[in-house]
Amino acid sequence: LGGFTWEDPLRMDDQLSEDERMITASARAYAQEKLQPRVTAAYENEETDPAIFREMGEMGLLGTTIPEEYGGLGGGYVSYGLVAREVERVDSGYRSMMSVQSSLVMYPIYAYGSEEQRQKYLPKLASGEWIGCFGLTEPDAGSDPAGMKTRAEKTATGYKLTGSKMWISNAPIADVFVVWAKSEEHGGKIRGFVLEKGMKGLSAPKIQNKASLRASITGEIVMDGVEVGDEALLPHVQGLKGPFGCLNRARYGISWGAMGAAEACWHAARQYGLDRHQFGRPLANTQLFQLKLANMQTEITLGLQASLRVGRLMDQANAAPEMISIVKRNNCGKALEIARNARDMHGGNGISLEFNVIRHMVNLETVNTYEGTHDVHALILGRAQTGLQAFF
Ligand code: TGC
Ligand code: FAD
Repeated sequence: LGGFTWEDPLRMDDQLSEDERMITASARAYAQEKLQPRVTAAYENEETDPAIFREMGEMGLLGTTIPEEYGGLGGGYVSYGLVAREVERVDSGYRSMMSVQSSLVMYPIYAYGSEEQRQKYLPKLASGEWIGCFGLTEPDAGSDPAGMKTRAEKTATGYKLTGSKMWISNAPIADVFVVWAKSEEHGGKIRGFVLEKGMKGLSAPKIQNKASLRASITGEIVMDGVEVGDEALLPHVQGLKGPFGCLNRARYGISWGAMGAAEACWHAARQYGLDRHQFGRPLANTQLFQLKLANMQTEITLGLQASLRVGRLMDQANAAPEMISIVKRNNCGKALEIARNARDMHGGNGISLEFNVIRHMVNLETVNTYEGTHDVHALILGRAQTGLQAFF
């Protein structure tokens, strides 16, 4: 029989390639050395430092799966997941910034864009010189994006876009906007467009006073008759499968990221329990405390193994969206429960930002909601096993 390491019970590390271990180590070093020291102030002051994109770009953490000829790393989905886990170990907001740029902006331009669009946007997005955002959700269309109102009208030279998007990560500081609109020219089908900061009629006001994900800026996108040329249309996709193709990648990354946040909470709770004494012994010397730690260890270990399995299948282009719903839903739900327990195990100190756990807990409320809520993924899985549509 082999040995047992409490932090890596099923020896995930043994299942990774040398390249995957290397990218984990460099993402961890960057996240711990550069992000961890500034996260509390960023969260407290609700401030996003745009320099983080350039730092991540330099470290090769943007566009992990995009081919090298466009400035990406040319890596696999397991590598992408490992990066998400390390970044979210510090803060879900930082992972959000990274995953929107990689999966929701670079991926659609790569997968659905023209060669000109790829050349124009991808290298600058990979280096972090340009910041991207992804506009699907609207004030009246969240879980049901098919209900969007944003319209693209054909003009002599391109399109005119009118509508508004809500809850858009990175929007107020974005240079590049991938937005989804119903195109009259294409029979009302949903099409993707790439807009640029400074276009007439385009604005992205910041949403203030979020209690969650405060280190990651969020905004609206207002399109008041924004005129673009034909070259702004993403030519190679139409229908909801366009945005969903991007969401598959981002949701998968979130399944790893949420486990990173959960690991941070678990490790903090364990250490706190070893250090803090009550009733003449360490808290970690009580049965209830150990039960909670065992539950955390078990759920995180299983969650990571499941994400690794889905990642391996994605690397073989053999994963189904329902698999991604399983890991996005379960890992987010478990991470939230783990963060709530870790907060409780820290007692009064648990409510202080100094101990990190409450920040993770409040962030995970967003992570459990965006990219398809916990219940929406249940309905996707319910439909897949009964054949019955229960959304409406
Ligand atoms: P439905 O009839 O199921 O499908 C419509 C068309 O889309 C195709 N499709 C998919 N294609 C690829 N991957 C998937 N996962 C797909 N799911 C569906 C489907 O085949 C069909 O294609 P076609 O060619 O037959 O037309 O659509 P529905 O309207 O019934 O959808 C229902 C539902 C609930 C599943 C869906 O709308 C949904 O997933 N809602 C959740 C919305 C969501 O996730 N929004 C995310 C916004 S972006 C975001 O939150 C970013 S946060 C990032 C960060 O900061 O980290
Ligand atoms: P709703 O759809 O109104 O849902 C409200 C509640 O009703 C939920 O509990 C939901 O599960 C439930 N519900 C909905 N439909 C059903 C049903 N049929 N049956 C049973 N229950 C149902 N979007 C983007 O496009 N780009 C971004 O970059 C982005 N970033 C975000 C960043 C943050 C900080 C946040 C909070 C959100 C972000 N979003 C983004 C939006 C996010 O994807 C949506 O909030 C999410 O999809 C849920 O939509 P909604 O908020 O409209 O909630």
